[in-house]
Amino acid sequence: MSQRTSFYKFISEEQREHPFSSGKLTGLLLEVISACKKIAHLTGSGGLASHAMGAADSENVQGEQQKKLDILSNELFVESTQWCGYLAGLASEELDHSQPVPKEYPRGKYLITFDPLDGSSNIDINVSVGTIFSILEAPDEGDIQDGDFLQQGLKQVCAGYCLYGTSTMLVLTTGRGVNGFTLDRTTGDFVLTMPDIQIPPDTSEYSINQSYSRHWEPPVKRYVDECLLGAEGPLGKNYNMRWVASMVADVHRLLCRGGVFMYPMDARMAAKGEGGKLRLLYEANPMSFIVEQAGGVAHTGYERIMEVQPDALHQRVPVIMGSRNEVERIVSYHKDA
Ligand code: P6P
Repeated sequence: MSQRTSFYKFISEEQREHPFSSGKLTGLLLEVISACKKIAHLTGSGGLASHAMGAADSENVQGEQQKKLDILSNELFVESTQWCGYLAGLASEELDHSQPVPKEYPRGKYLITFDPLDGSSNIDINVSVGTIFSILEAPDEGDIQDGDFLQQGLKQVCAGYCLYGTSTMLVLTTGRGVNGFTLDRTTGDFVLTMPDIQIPPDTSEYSINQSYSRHWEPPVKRYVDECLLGAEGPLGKNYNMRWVASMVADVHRLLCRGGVFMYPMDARMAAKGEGGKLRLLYEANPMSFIVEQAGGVAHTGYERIMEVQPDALHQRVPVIMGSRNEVERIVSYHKDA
C-alpha cells in the first residue's frame, strides 16, 4: 500500500511552499491537534468515563447547560495550547471572556477562538460531536483584550474542525484549499484521506431544524416549502433532509456530498434581540472559511458571513452555507423579500 501522508508531513510540505513562513503556525497546529486527540479519547470513552457524562451544575455565558465534557474539553484545549509560545490569547465558547496566555509562557503571534465541544447535547445519546477552531493574527504588543478577537472572518489565517464520529477526522484550511485527515488509532497520526475537498455546486439535500418552521422568515420558508414540493414543485427534483443537531457533523456531510446547512434568523431570536443561534467567531467564521475554500458559499442571507464585522465575542449570526448554486438561490429569495 502506498505510503500515506501524515498530517505532519502534509503541513511541513505546505510550509516549504511558503519560503517566508516561520513554522509558528505549524507549531501551533500540532498542539491544537494534540488537544483534539485527547478530546477524541475522552468522547470515545462514553459511559466508561462516567465522570465525563451528563450535565455539569453550571451554565456557560450563553446560558446553556454545560455538560461535564464541555468543561473538560475546554480545559484540555487550553492546557494543550497556551504554553506553546505561538499564542498570545484564547477565546472559547465556554469562557465568558478571552484570556491572555499566562505570563510564565512566551507570547506568540496568533489568537485562537474555539468551540471545544460543539453539539455536546449529543454526547449522552452517542451521536457525533466536534471541536471547531479559528486562528487569527494577534496584535504585536499590548495586553490581549476581547476586542483583539473582533476581526472579520476574512482575517482568519487558518480554520478547522475535528469530528468525533464513526472515525475521528480533522478538516483544515490555511487558505489554500481544504484537506481531510483521519486519525489512525494504531499510530496516533492523522493521515490524509480527503485531499482537496470540493463541495458539489448543486444538491438535493438540505439541513435545518424543521421544528422551528413557524418562526422562520419568509425567504427560508419559501425555500423549504419548495424543497417539500419535490419534483412536482418549482425546483423540479425531490429533496432529502438531514439534521444531526451537531454543526460539525452537518457541515462535514455537505463537504463530502454537497448540501445546504441552515440555522437562519427567526422570530424567537429577533424577539430576544439576538442575531441568530450560532456564534460568529468560533462556529460560523471557521466553517465559512472552510466552506468557501471548498468552493461553497457561506452567507447570513443578507451578507457574506466572513465580511460581518464582529462587535461582541459571543455574537450570533444566521447561517446558510453549502453548495454554491443552492445557497445563491436562497440568498436571492432574501433579496426578493
Ligand atoms: P438545535 C449545537 O448545540 C449547536 O450549536 C450546533 O452544533 C447545532 O447545529 C445547533 O446548535 C443545534 O441546534 O436548536 O437544533 O438544538
